[in-house]
Amino acid sequence: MTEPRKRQIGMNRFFARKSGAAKERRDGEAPDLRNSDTEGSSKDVATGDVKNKDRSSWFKRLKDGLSKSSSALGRGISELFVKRRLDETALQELEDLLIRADLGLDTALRVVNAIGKGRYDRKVDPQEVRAVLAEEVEKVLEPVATPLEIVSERKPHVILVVGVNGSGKTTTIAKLAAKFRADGKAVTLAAGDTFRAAAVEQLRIWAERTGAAIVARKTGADAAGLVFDALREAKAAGSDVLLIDTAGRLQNRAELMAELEKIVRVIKKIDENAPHSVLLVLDATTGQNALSQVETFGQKVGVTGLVMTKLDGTARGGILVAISARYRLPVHFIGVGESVEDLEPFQAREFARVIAGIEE
Ligand SMILES: Nc1nc2c(ncn2[C@@H]2O[C@H](COP(=O)(O)OP(=O)(O)O)[C@@H](O)[C@H]2O)c(=O)[nH]1
Ligand SMILES: [Mg+2]
Repeated sequence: MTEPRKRQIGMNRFFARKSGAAKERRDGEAPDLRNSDTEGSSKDVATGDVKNKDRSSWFKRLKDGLSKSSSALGRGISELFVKRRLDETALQELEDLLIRADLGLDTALRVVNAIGKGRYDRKVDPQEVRAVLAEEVEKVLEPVATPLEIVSERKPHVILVVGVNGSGKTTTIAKLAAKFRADGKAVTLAAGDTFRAAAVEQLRIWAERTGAAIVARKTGADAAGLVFDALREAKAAGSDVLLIDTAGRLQNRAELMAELEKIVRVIKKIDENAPHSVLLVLDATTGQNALSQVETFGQKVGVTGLVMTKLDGTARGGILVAISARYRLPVHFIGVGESVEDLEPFQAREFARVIAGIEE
């Protein structure tokens, strides 16, 4: 088979970058705060369950959201394999296409190998290629698609949310708060991004809407000090979950990491096992750069799981596959829009089929 060739991954892409095509905004809508009967289970899974009847509408949103990624791949595959016998050149072109779709070299080669097997010199149907692509992508994603487990006895289960500026941390916290509240959990939010007044305000509004408690200080306050107080207050109040927002931009990356490490240290003064979850929020539109974010945050603050946002309106959804293949970190949730219902537990098969452009 073809040897893995070195090439400049991520360069020379022909897919559109972020479209900026704003989806319909449903921000004003209050989240659904139904209580569900989760009593008795000490280990809850934050499925934030959309009920079955909502599942199809979620699938449609996922499909719409990922349409740029899937149509770029789908179209590319159709063009490659229409009226053509499978040969070395076709496989090479497929490999290039998959790499341009940000799937990563490992996965691209897996797919190319799988397609090549037993099909040389015969005509292959684009639909067959898409099916193999979906299958191989699912194999990569299956082991990482893991629900976020909240252990009720922890009171609170401490979730530190990290990521670069604008990746979607505060929005994701709001969405998670709404899900936990809908599960009947008591939630406290810590407004740890003390650099931007707007970030605190944003969180305050969401606390109000979801019925979560919030601990906030004025702009410029020491973030670690605030987090310390928030954990104490969440404990005193008997909260099930403490969600900690953090700043994504400081003067430089070293300073940002030092601040996060300090936050982790003060948390451990109160509870040496906390934070129980460290969620890294990644913006899908940043493409290959997300890989280095996983690396840096992982080394410094011990990321336990990922959330990928903004999978709507980007042709770069494939990056989640590359990240999964390389780091094998749990992927808990994906975001495909700005409103509160646009965050869902990550499901390998669903994502793989959508990205491969397979119609349900
Ligand atoms: N289209 C889209 N926008 C999102 C998504 N998640 C967050 N955003 C938007 O991205 C911007 C930055 O989000 P924010 O939560 O403030 O990022 P933070 O700086 O990491 O806290 C906001 O305009 C959000 O509405 C998503 O899944 N899809
Ligand atoms: Mg923020």
